[in-house]
Amino acid sequence: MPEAAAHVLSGKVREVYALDEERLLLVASDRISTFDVVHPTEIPDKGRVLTGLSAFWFARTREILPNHLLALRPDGRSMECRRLEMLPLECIVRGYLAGSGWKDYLRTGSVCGIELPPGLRESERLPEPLFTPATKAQEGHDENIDWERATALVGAERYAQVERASLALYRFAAAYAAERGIIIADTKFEFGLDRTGRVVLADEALTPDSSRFWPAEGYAPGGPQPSFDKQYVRDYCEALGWDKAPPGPELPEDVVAGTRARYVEAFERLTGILFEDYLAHPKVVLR
Ligand code: Q0Z
Repeated sequence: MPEAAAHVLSGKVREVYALDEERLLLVASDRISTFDVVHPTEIPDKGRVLTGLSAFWFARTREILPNHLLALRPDGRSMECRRLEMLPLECIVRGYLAGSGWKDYLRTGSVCGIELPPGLRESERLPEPLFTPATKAQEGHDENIDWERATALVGAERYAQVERASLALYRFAAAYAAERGIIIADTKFEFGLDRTGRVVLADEALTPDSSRFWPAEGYAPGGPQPSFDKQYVRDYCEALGWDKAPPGPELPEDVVAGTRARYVEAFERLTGILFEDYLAHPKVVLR
């Protein structure tokens, strides 16, 4: 465990510790959630896959935007990060119409005040990736917001800056993933300001927990797509008839093994690095 570091924050599946005034430790557990509920059963190495992928993307996007990563710990699941002043905006980019974007489109023909052409189908690729910010909800779900509400939170100049950065990061990662058979349908970025006021990419980035990853093989707009990583868990939960209220159900061995294999497959396809090499030497993702 983190040597005498003070615990400062808990997410559903991650923890934040304070190392000192300037640095935080982000630790990704092996917990998994579906339908916003954490299961009592863990997926071995899931936290290492997510941390390895974040670190991989941080290393490869440094020239697009600086990021908060200072060091990857030998445990493969912990990142030492620069402590930033976080912007109160979830910076979501959508390349495909899914989740709340699809719901908003069905209801209003728009997403975050951006009008879309009529007749789009669920999971369809958008003409251009959209920057669709949301509020950071303390409880419950983030709320998609329009330009007016977003600029009221961060100002028009910051908004333009994070919009530009988010779209550049998404375009880079989506093109990279597409060559490796993975569709990044959408993704959420978080940004902070360093002490000089520079915008820095923070939190996790371009992981299956902060994005929708779909297998490119079998992609078929007109309905929901299977999740690259969580589909076995979702299918098991649907077959159980669980009402999706907490607590989540325990997961059987075959679902755990199949899900672990999918996380490892996403890692290996995207990074081109064997997961066992990452476990032996986490810093291989930074080269
Ligand atoms: C990230 C979060 C998590 C729960 C705060 N570099 C940074 N500086 C200041 N604050 C943060 C960061 Cl990354 C920060 N979160 C999101 C992460 C568990 C919540 F691992 N909250």
